[in-house]
Parts: sequence; C-alpha cells; structure tokens
Amino acid sequence: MTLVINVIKAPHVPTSDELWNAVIGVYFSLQARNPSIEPGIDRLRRLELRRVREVRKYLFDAFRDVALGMPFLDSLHPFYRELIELMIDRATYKHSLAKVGHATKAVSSIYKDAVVAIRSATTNLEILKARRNFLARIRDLLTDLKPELDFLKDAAAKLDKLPSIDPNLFTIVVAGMPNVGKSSFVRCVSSGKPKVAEYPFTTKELHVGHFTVLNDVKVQVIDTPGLLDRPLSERNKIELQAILALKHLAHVIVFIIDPTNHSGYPLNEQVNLLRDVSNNFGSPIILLLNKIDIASEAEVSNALSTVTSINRSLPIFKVSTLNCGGCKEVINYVVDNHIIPRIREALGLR
Ligand SMILES: Nc1nc2c(ncn2[C@@H]2O[C@H](COP(=O)(O)OP(=O)(O)OP(=O)(O)O)[C@@H](O)[C@H]2O)c(=O)[nH]1
Ligand SMILES: [Mg+2]
Repeated sequence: MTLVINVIKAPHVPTSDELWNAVIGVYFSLQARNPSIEPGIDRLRRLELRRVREVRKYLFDAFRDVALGMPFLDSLHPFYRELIELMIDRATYKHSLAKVGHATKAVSSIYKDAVVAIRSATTNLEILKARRNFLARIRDLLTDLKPELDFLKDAAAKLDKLPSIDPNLFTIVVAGMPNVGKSSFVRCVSSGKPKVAEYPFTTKELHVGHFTVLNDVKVQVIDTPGLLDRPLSERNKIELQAILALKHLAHVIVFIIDPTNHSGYPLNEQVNLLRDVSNNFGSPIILLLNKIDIASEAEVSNALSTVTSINRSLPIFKVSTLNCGGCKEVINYVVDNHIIPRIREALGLR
C-alpha cells in the first residue's frame, strides 16, 4: 500500500510553565455563580469542584493533543521516518510521547483525590487545604514533565521545517559533489528556488521544486546537499539527507559533474562518487557535465573519457546551469524515457 504524505504536521507543544500559567488562569477565572444565595461552605465546595474539573479537562486535552498530534514514526513512509530519525532521537521521542500520554491518567487520579477531599471537607479551611494539595500535585506533575515537553517542543519545531516531499510523485533527485551546480539546475527546471552561492555546502537540507508535464503530470525535483567521496559510515547528517532521498525517492538520479576546477573538487573524486552512487542505488542515472560555458575542450573530453570508462551506457548531457543552457533537453529526455513509459505501463499500454 502506498502512503500519501504531503506534509508532516506537528501540534503546538506547550512548555511546562505555559501549562502551569494556564492552569492557574483556568482555576481562578471561575467564580461562584450565585454568590449571595448559598451558604459559605456549600458555595465554596461547589466552586472548587467546578475548578478542579475544569483543570482536569484542560490538561487532559492539552496532553492528548500532544500525544496524539505528533506523528507516529512507525506509520510514516520510510523516507520521512529515517529523515526524522536523523534529527530526533527515536527512543527519547517515543518515551516523551508515552510519558505525556500517561500524564492524562495522573491528572485523573489527582482530580479524583481532590474531589473526595473537597466533598468530605467540613470547614472552609479544609476545602482550601484540598485546593492547595490539588494545585501542588498538578505543579509537581508539570515539573516532572518539563524535560519531555521541552524535547517535544524542539522536535515539533524541527518537524515543521521538513520539506513538503510527496513520496508518491515521480521524483528526480539531483546529486553530486558540493558546488557543482545542483541547486542551479533545480532552479532552471522547477518551481524550487534553492539558494545558489559560489562556496561549497551552500545547500544543507533537502529542497523540493515541481514542474508539470503532459498537461497535468506533476514531477518532483529534489535538490540535495553536496556529497563527498567517502564511505557511508563517515557521512555527516547533512550528507545523509541526500542519501535518504537517493535511497527512498529517486525514480531518476541526475548526477552533476563539474569538469572544470571551478567547484574545487577534482574530477577523479567526482567520478568515484558517481561510481559509488551507481553501485548503491538502483535508479537510472543521467549524467550532466556542467559549466560548459567555462570548460575547456580538454576538460570536457577528459571528463567524457573518464566517465565512459566506468560506464559506457550513461546518458550524458553537456549543460550550463548558469544560464539554464541544455537543461530543457535533460527534462525532455526524462519525460520521453522515464515518465511516458511509466504512464503507459500504468495504463496497461505497451
Ligand atoms: N560558470 C558557471 N558557473 C556555474 C554554473 N552553474 C553553477 N555555477 C556556479 O557554481 C556555484 C555553485 O552553484 P550551486 O548551484 O550553488 O551548486 P551546488 O551544487 O548546489 O552547491 P552546494 O549546495 O554547495 O553543494 C555558484 O557560484 C554558481 O553560480 C555554470 O553552468 N557555469
Ligand atoms: Mg546547492
């Protein structure tokens, strides 16, 4: 079964102090309804019962909204699950959600004790003592939840910043070493407008753009952070985001090589990375030799012969993403060779 996930949404997660202030607000905003008719103790008893009931309801809702509103990692698409696990410690996340969820039970039990104490009180003083006990226990409970609420608040902020990637769309993942022109390519061919700059590691997270072909087929293009030529075990969390996109999302990989010395990364390292990517991910690769506007003939032919020595059958395009030269041809190639065949297959046409 395919999961349709466009955006991961996180609820507002209150801090322990916010909840305490809200509890005090709820408690003391409630006043006696008929102050002049009822005798003192009955009026106070009734008022305190209403107050503890309202606080219970408020906290119950607040805890439930957090516990059920945060995404359940196990039911997410593996791309999102692994991406979130790069940013958030899975065990702490699960523990925090469970603790906040269980806090609803603690609130119920504190509430029940308060009701018994208020009902059985024979003087105003005893009722006020029951109030003090109730509020003190609620305060302790909220203090105890502080680390978990802080953790979940931070997690929610990270979830809100995740790119809106739909794992069900046809997806082109753009990869290569830093500074070779990946973001420039994404800007040329899609609605995505990732930052382009003359230094490496400009892109630090995944960015998504779209374009539409054949009237209404939406295609997703993902810009990735630059990868270095090194083993998976040495990759940092920024690079691992690119790996997750290649592993889980790519129907086609557009791999960009800069044959000039402009990017600062030698050709042999870029070709090593290309070999690594083609060995580790099953998706078809389209190779782009970029910066053709400044590349010398020798640089281009050297790159071509090095690349073809490792793989003769790679489709290769010479482009200049600075002015988008040649980029349209790349997209036409993807449409003709990958998107149309998929549509025909889905329609049962051969
Ligand atoms: N001359 C020339 N420069 C280019 C071309 N494409 C990109 N650049 C320049 O190369 C630099 C890097 O471009 P980006 O698109 O940011 O490269 P990137 O691969 O996304 O870089 P990271 O995000 O750092 O990995 C920028 O200064 C671009 O203007 C091109 O076709 N020709
Ligand atoms: Mg970039």
